[in-house]
Amino acid sequence: MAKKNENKLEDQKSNDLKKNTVDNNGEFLTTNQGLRINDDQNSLTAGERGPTLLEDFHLREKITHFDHERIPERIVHARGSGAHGYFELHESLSEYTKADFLQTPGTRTPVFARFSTVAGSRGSTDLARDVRGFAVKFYTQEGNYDLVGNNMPIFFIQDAIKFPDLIHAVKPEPNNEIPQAASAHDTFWDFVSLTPETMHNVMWLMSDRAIPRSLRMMEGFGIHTYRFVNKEGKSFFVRFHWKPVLGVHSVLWEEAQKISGIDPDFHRRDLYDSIDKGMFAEWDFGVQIVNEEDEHKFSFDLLDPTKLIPEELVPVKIVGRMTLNRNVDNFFAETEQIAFHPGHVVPGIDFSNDPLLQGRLFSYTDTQLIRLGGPNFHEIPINRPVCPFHNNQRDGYMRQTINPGQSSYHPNSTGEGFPKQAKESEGGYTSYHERIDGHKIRTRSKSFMDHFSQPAMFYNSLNEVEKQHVIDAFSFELGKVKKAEIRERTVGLITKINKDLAKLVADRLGIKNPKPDKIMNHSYPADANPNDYQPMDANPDPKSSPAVSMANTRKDSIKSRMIAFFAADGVDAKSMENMKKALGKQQAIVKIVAPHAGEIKTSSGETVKVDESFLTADSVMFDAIFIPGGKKSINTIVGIDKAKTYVQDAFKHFKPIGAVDDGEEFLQKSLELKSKELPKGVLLNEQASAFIDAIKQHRFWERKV
Ligand code: HDD
Repeated sequence: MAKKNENKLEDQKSNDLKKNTVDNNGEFLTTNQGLRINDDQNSLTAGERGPTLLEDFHLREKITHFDHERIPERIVHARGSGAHGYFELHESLSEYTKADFLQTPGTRTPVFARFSTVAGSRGSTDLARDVRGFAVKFYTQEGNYDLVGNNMPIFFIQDAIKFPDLIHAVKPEPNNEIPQAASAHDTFWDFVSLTPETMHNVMWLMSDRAIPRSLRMMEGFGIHTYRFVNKEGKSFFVRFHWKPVLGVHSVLWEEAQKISGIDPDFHRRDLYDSIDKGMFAEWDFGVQIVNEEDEHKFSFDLLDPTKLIPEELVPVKIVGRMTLNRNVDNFFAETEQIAFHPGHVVPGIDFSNDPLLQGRLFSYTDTQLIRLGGPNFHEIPINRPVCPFHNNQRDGYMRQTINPGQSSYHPNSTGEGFPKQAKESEGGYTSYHERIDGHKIRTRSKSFMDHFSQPAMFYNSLNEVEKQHVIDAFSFELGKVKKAEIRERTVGLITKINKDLAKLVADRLGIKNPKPDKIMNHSYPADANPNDYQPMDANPDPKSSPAVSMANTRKDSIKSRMIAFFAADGVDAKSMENMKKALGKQQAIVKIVAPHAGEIKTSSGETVKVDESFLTADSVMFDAIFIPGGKKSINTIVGIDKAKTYVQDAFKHFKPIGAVDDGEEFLQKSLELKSKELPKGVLLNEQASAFIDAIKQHRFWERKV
């Protein structure tokens, strides 16, 4: 069986990692030199109560290694969670690209994906309002290909030279290192208010996209326009998409805040647990392809990373699927040490002149040199390609490879000319022969000056609930800003996107008459005429793009959704088991929440294991609540205040709530339902199928709360 696996492409990386996997099971404790340790409890001392001796090599080695355990965290995207899996191509892209892994349907390529928040430190909460990183390393037969994207299709800035400014502004303020993992503070909004190009990404950041329900329920985007190049040398522009099979879903801001306290590892745990249970995380992979000759047919510039290509103009062609099916064995060795780089490409994939992308191509290797301690980070197991690699790069800290022979240069005769260059026909990478003709200048193209049309399109595309959440988010974030002029300037910018939105936010902030700042773009060169840098008025084309609204996502699965069952001694075994079975068939996860940990007894005397007590869990951890019957059980639960607030919160957060038989009494007492007509998504004595359909909806936004 193991032999068969070794031949499968998709297992190549995991087999490679096995070479470095050391299992301690059944082994003696030794030093790093292999010497068996006799006493790991006591230092070597001079006498029972005497000083510790310098001679104690075991103590010295153990403490020294411990002292050096930490490496610098990533300057951005420090907090992340990752998993292994594979990418399977379903439809050939050979018409557009010669990339080997995109040629033959059915080809499986091993991948490692890492998801992250941007601003917070390694130990910060998963549920911060933030962009999420979505980075995938494809271990292809032609070398590693990294698609290093985010869960939003656009970025804050147009030129990489502004990246340090953006990140300094959003990170904790330098004088007091406050706040952690939050954009709701003066420096971030100061930068935004002076840099109108940020507004499109800011709109997405204020939407529910910034607080996903699960890493498995968010989209991924390559953002930049890249190039495909086919075998004939013809090039196409391409944007990359990941679409989650479970749909795109979020939590509410109030939930996000609570989860951050109750379980800051919420997303990490969700990814780990679901893969552990065999419910693999899946995304469809899609491309938007634009012919070279159509480069200028859009109302925005394809090279501008603050713009998306509306899916209604260029549909996303789904060509494959990524399945993450294996958790890491060691978080540090794999998730922490993985090194991504948008410049890791394979033949058939090339860059556009997007100035943000071009700057990124420098930054990523540079950062790994400091983060991973030297130039040999490509030899770390998780970073090694599955295909062989040979070159004349040598030495450096922690070199692992032993290159025999006299020759470490090219051309050489001492090594018979090897390693030799590969012709294009042998898989040698050649850059696309794009014609470039221009002056050496520092300027921003006029075609990059439309900063408000797409934010306006985004807002127009949201439904009323989504819009309300954007208003609430702006009000919260700007409400945290201390300097009035920053708040006013930002609201001024919002007026350029949508006057109603600006007015609603202004009202919440006590701003009387929101006006755009006279000179709105403050990021222009010293010698420039500021007028040349003024943004254009919004003129969205198209007016709206239904594809950006999460309300239009697919809602056809409850796989891996967490359902709380409220139960105490005497719970009706039949109604509990029936629902549990029906949900289990759909691969939802049922958790028994009871007044105490341990076990409870059902009405028919069976013992049921309790998963959580009302003390250890909270409504925000679950997607839906179900209350089975059983008089005795209900009598107990009715007396527990936390159980009542649990249901009230679920109700307020628009979640499905189901009850049968005596469960109705508890629901009535908790929710004080007055009218005969039940609120949307509250189900009494309904079939399991109705409850399942309700969970598929995710939330009942139309419910009056
Ligand atoms: Fe970046 C990490 C995504 C612009 C410089 N970036 C990093 C990661 C993601 C992104 C997902 C984490 C990778 C991982 O999981 O290890 N970055 C983006 C996207 C961008 C972007 C989608 C714009 C479209 N980044 C960007 C710019 C620069 C950087 C303009 C610098 C000029 N990014 C870095 C970095 C990081 C990084 C400093 C930190 C850790 C690392 O690279 O490995 O080099």
